[in-house]
Amino acid sequence: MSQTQIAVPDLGGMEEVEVIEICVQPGDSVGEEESLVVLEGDKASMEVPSPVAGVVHTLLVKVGDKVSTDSPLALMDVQGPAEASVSELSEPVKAVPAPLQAVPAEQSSTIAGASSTIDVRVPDLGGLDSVEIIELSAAIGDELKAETSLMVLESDKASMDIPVEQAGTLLSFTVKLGDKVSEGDVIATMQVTTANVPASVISAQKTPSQDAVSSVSAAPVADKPVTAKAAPSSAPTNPSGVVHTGPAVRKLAREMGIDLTQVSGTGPKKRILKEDLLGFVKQKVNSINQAVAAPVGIKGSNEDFSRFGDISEQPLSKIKQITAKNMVASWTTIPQVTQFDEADITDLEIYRKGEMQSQLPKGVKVSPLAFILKACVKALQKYPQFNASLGPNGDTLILKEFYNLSVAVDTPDGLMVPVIKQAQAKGVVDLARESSDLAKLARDKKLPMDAMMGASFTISSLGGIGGTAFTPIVNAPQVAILGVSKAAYKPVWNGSSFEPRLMLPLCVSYDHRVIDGAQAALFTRYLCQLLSDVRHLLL
Ligand code: CAO
Repeated sequence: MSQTQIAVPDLGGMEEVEVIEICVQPGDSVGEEESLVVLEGDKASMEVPSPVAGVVHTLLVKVGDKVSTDSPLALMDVQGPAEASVSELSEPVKAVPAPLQAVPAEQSSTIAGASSTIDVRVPDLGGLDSVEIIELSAAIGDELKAETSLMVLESDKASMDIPVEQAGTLLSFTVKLGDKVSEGDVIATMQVTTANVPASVISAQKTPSQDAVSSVSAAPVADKPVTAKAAPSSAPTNPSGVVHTGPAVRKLAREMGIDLTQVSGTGPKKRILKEDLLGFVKQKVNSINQAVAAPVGIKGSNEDFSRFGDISEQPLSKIKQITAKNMVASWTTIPQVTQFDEADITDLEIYRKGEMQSQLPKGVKVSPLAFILKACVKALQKYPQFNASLGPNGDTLILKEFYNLSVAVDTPDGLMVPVIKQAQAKGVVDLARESSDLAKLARDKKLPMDAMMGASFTISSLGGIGGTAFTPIVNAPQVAILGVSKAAYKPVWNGSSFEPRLMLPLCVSYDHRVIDGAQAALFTRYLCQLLSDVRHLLL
C-alpha cells in the first residue's frame, strides 16, 4: 500500500478553473476512471476521473477553490509502489470548446446587406473525438440571437455548449440527437444577413480558402453555461432556459426524463447538484401523491340555465355535500370495476317468508338483506382481500379480521352508512333486527357518530325499489362494495326445460389495484352459491 497524489490533468489550455463539485469523501473506495471532482471553466465543465483505483485518503481541494493544470487534488492510498506523478498518468481532460467556426456553405454568397446561408460546424473539441449530441437547444425556423446555444455535446468527461455567435434563422440541422460528431463536422445551416456581421469579424476570421465568402466566427459563450432543452412542458424555474450543471447530473436527468430547466440549483453560480435533482424528483412525487390523496374540488356549473326556462335553486344538505366529496375522492382515486352475477334465491325466499312469519310477532322483519349480510361474512372469510384496505404507501394490504358491514340507508337528507359491527358473531335474525334498527336511527337523524365508523365492507341494497343492476362506488378506504338489485322471476334452463326461478342481481364493485377480475368473479359467484342454498348460511 502506498500513498499517491492525484493532480489536475492537462486542462487543454484553460488557465484556472473552479472546483464546483466534490464527488468523493475521505475513506471512499474509488475505481479507476471514477470521478473525483467536477471542474468548471468559462467554457466547459468537466469531471476529473481518478487515474488509479484506491481509497481517498485526503482531499486537497474544496468547492470554490481555483485550480490549474497539475494542482494537487487528493491523496489516495493505492496498492503497490507510489507513483511519482499521477497527474502524468491522468488522461488529459480536453473539453474546451474552441470558438465555433461557422463556415459559409459553398453556394452561399456574401453580398453586404443581403442574407446568406452558412454551414455551422463543430468547433475544436480540445482533442476529443466523436462526441455525442445530447440536446438540440433550438428548433428549425428559430430566430437565434448571437450566443444562443444550438446544441449540447457530452463526452464521458465533459458536457459543452455549442452556441452561435451570430444572429440568424436556423434553417436545418444536419445531425440529430444521439449522433456523434467531431471537429469540423457540419451540424446545422443558418440564414444570416451580412449586415449582422461586424466587418471586423468578417475580415479577422476569414480563412484563406474562403476568399469570395465571409467566415463568421461564433465564439463560445464565455460565461454562459450549457443550455437545456427548449420549450419545457411547464413553467420553467429557470426561464432563461440556461442550465448550469455537470455531465453526471445531465445523464441522470436524461435517464429520469427530467427537464433541467425546471430544477433550481443550489450549487455555486446556481449550479444544479445531484441533490437538487433528487430533491426535485422527491417534491414531484410528493405533489403527485398529494394530488391523488386530495379529492378534486366539488365544482358545479357556471351556466345560466334561466336563459332556457324557469329554475329554482335549493341548498344541498350537509350529508349530501359530504357524500359528494367522498364519492369524488373514491371515483378519482380508485380504479374500480363492477362484476355482475345473479343468485337463484327461489328456495331462500320460501324459507325467508316462513321465518318472517315466526319473527314478526317479535317485532323483527327479516328481509333478504339479513341473509345477504350473512352470506357476505362467509364470502369475505373465504376471500379476505375483499375485507381489506390498501396500506398508506400502496405497497401493502391491510387484511381485517373483523367483519364490520356497513349498509347504505336512503334518508330524506341523503345517504347514511351505519355499520353492523362484528357481523360474523351474529345470526340472520340478529342481523335483520340490527339493520332495521340502524336504518330507523339514520332516518330519524339519531345515529351516533361511532355507529358510522370502522366498516370493512359495504352493502348497498336497492332491491326494495327496483332496477336490474347498478355500479355502486367503492366506499374508500374499503376495497369492495356489494350492490343488490331487485330479485325477479326469470325462466332458467334446468337441462330439460325452462323453470321460473327467483333471480337476485348482485353487483360487486372493487378496487382493481387490490382485487383482480378473476377474484371478483369467484367472490361474486360464491355469494350466489351461498344465497342459493339457505343451509350454507345457517350452518
Ligand atoms: N329483491 C326483491 N325484493 C326486495 C329486495 C330484493 N333484493 N330487497 C328488499 N326487498 C323487499 C323487501 O322484502 C320488502 O318487501 P316487503 O315490504 O314485501 O316486506 C321491500 O322490498 C322493502 O324492503 P326495505 O328496503 O324496507 O328493507 P331492506 O332490508 O331490504 O333494506 C335498507 C333496508 C336500509 C337497505 C333500505 O331501506 C334502503 O335504504 N335502501 C336504499 C339504499 C340506497 O340508497 N343505496 C344506494 C346507495 S348509492 O350506492
